[in-house]
Amino acid sequence: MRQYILFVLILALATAITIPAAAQVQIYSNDFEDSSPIGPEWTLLGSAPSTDTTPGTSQHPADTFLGQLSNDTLSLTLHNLHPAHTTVSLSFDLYIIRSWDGNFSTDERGPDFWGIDEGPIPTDPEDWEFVTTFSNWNPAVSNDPHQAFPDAYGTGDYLPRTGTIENNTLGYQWNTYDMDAVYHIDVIDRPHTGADLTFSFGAQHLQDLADESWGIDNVQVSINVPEPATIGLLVIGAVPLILYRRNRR
Ligand SMILES: [Ca+2]
Ligand SMILES: [Ca+2]
Ligand SMILES: [Ca+2]
Repeated sequence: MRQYILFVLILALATAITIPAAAQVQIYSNDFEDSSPIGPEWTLLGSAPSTDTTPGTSQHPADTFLGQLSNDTLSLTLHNLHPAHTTVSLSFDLYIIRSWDGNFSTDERGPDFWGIDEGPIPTDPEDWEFVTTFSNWNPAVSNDPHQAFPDAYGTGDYLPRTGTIENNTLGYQWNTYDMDAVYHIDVIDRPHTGADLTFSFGAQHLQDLADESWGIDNVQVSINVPEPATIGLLVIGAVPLILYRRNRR
């Protein structure tokens, strides 16, 4: 009788925790420092991607990143994704350097578009899956240009630098102003099942590289893998059943 109760208890426990589970498995990371150079997974339309190192400040010492980029389209392509997965997540730091003008549209200085797309990026930013703008001006100055981020261009109208994790820490200057910003971007749990994956990043309508540029750093990609928890726990649940039957003999 005791064994029977034990069996029922363990079976009940096994049943209770056979809820489908999933695990995040990191499949790629790159901080572009010496030990992790740009690999063939990175492509830049029109030229080879390269790294640059920030001038650095006491808050954020010199840091190597993929950039500086201008009106470029950059792609990250990963092959042979395994094990089988249901979603993919991407995170990275976006460096916005010098005099970005956000939604400003009075003359050719803006808007300054930045976007992301799964797959190759279309030429026209209006066709990008997500397109926004950034303004590196002073949020305390009332008529400095606003930005669309963290929303999409066309709907977002926020103070300059909304959503930054760092301001003027990279060490870049425009004119006599310290002018850079860091954003941490998370793309969480996008449905994805195939073996190949491409994310593209791009900017359009920026002024010269010395005026406005961007780069990315600390890239991480992970996939969400369903765990065979049910099978494992049913095996655990079967053990006391076998013991119980043996004991009855
Ligand atoms: Ca770095
Ligand atoms: Ca500008
Ligand atoms: Ca501009």
